Amino acid sequence: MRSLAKPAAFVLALWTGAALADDARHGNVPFVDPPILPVAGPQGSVVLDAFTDWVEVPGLGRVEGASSYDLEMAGAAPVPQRRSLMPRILDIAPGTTVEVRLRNHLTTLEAADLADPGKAMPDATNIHTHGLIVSPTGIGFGSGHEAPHLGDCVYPLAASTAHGPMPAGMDHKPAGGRLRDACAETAHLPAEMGDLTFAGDLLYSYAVAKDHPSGLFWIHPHPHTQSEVQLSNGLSGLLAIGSIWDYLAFDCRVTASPYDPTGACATQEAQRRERELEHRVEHDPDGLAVRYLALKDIQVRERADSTKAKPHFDLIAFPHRPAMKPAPGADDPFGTANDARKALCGTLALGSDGDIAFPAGTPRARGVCWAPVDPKAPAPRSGWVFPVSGQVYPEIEVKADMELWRLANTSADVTYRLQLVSDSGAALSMQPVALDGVALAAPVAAPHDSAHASSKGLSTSGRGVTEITLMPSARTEVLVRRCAKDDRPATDPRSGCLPPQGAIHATLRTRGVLTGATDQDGDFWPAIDLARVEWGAPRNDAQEVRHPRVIAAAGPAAAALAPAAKATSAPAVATPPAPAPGGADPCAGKHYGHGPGSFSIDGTQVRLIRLNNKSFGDDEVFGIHDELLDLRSHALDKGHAVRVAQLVTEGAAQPQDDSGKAPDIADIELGDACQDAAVAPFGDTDAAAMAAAEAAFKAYYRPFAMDVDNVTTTHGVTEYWLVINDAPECHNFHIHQMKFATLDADFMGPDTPSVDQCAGDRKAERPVNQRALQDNIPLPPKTRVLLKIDFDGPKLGRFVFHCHILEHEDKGMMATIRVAAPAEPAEAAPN
Ligand SMILES: [Cu+2]
Repeated sequence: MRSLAKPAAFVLALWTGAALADDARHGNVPFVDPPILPVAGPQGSVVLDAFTDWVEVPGLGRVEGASSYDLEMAGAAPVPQRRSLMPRILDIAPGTTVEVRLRNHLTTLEAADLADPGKAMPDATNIHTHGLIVSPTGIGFGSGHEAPHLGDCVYPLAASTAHGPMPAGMDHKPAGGRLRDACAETAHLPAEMGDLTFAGDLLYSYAVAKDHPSGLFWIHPHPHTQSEVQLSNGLSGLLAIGSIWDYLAFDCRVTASPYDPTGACATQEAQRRERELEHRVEHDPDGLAVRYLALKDIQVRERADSTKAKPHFDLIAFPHRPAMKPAPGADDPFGTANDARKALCGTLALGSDGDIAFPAGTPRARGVCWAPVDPKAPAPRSGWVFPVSGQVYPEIEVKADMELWRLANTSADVTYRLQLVSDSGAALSMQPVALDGVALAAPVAAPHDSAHASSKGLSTSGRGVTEITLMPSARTEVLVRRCAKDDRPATDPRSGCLPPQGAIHATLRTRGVLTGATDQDGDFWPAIDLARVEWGAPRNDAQEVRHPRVIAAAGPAAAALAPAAKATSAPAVATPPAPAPGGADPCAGKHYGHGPGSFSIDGTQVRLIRLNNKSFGDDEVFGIHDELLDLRSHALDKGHAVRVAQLVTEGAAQPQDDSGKAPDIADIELGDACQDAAVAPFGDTDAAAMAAAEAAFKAYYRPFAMDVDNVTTTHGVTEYWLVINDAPECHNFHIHQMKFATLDADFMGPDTPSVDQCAGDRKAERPVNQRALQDNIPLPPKTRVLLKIDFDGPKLGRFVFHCHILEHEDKGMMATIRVAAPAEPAEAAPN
């Protein structure tokens, strides 16, 4: 891959003193690609500094008090902090073990906060490598180590060094032996994260396997209850694994693995030609450019000393989330501040066309929506800023005939619905290459697929998209290119290409999103023009340009996900749970998250995971329910019990029942008195009834508790998870340490007016594609998905799954999973 790293000084020189462009047809500043730090080879060590200071935001001005990361090779000569919100990109070659030393210099807390003994974790932070298939376990405190050596473990925290020594009793470093590894399968954690806070650096070690999928991943803080806070104040970076040529090819694969479904180059001459084409396009300035477009949002208030020549702002810092909820009826400064953030730019409205917009007459927001100015107090202005890779409304000048845009949503809470709209108003077509870091594979074709899929609102045809929905933490990579001879016409939105001739002037924008089933639920995210995009006339004759095609993800994981074969052995069947005994407590006799299940594609057991949130007065409760569910005890259509295999949408893996109709996850009857009690309506005026309702809700949808084991399973097994969003708003399911395949999706629940709100283009690619792996899946209101999850490889230990809207995660929509080694060592396969 061509390195696009540029010295950071170049960024500042371009920006400093530049006046903002007022013309909508131009961006504020030329877009500059963020710096890339490559790490290859058996080992590499880097230092990640988390700091709070001023940052220069090209296209906006200087912002005081933002948090950001600096990233350097360990042992390198110290360089001045780059002081920008540009994401640092760590580019890791497969087969490399990377050690990351996290240094914490965050100072986002007010002095008053530090004096409050209730603040257990003053600015403490940690990191999570989102989407990487790496171990959660480390080696804890080995002898002679000055800091705990961790895997991808989200429980331990590094205290900030900026506040001086930690308060007495909070420095556990000398006694570190009490917790050798917080993510080991045998770990038992304390209830309070403050008890896992360490003075000094944290050392993380990630062994990125040689067969790790190539793609785009990211890195962000994950301190429970403060993740939203720290991301909103600026922290996040990007991770790239491998080469783009692992999922693009012109004719064949030069380095195909035995698992590669697309086929290797047949001859050495074919290999040579393929490599020559890759080389040519990589080294031709008019060939292929790779851009990292990280989407993020911050909020700022203009300072009194701000001038047009030197714009100057303070970050509107996201306040530290208090450890305790306020008493009923008491002031809730955090909740008030949280609500104010979402309303900073005024009230949005849902139009009849489904678009979210500011009231008529509000000027189009170019990178920033400014709060409605109070006529009595025009200054200071406050703004909600939506930078693209740390730059506000930049101008992307496309020089190559083709660019690969690596888009990542690194906001804490915002959902984006991206469109590339030409000045003539046409939504331009882009070609998706990868979702959530892994190459798109061609769906497995089956004669009845398209009819079945379309009945569920899914589309299986077409390779181009005109809209890309990114819920928090999602990534999509798209080719943006001119049409070639054999393409569909550029006017076809499915073409995946741009008109072959002439200049193109366009805007990359987010349309605005309502994440609720109605405008009374969920959140409104604003419509913002994010960047200008300008193409000159094609450099080469577009008709002659050769474009790479998208090829499938390769590797053992992909092979393991080949469609399930016919039943070859007797189904493994678990005993259905005993019926609940009668009595006042509808949950009596119910078992939650108990033990490893017994799963097989021909079996009848799935793990039921239900997400829900509900308000009880001022108290918003978020939680997750989990249990083992036997399909035989939950009637499907016509009362037929089914096996897991019959629920799989995809072609060959979908046996039909006697009537010829394929059973569907939407048909699973989930009646449950305990769940009924959890969601029963209550009177707003009756405090006792509300308290009882809240208790019932929490008993079923349990908010996160670090010291509780929710799911327990055994290393080496494959589980089938039926994940359900019971809420009237969008959630985004994410699980650590692994990727999953989506076997079926029901996105057409009765209360789901528009799947596009949070599933967007993803519904077209994923649910009927077993070979595609992902680490997130958007869950529109009242929808269900069936996932296949392999607990193999490095996934031994204790980690989490959660909603990746970080407000929801911090409020409790997260659960633990313990993956333990089998009781008996597995016997070697007979020869
Ligand atoms: Cu959520």
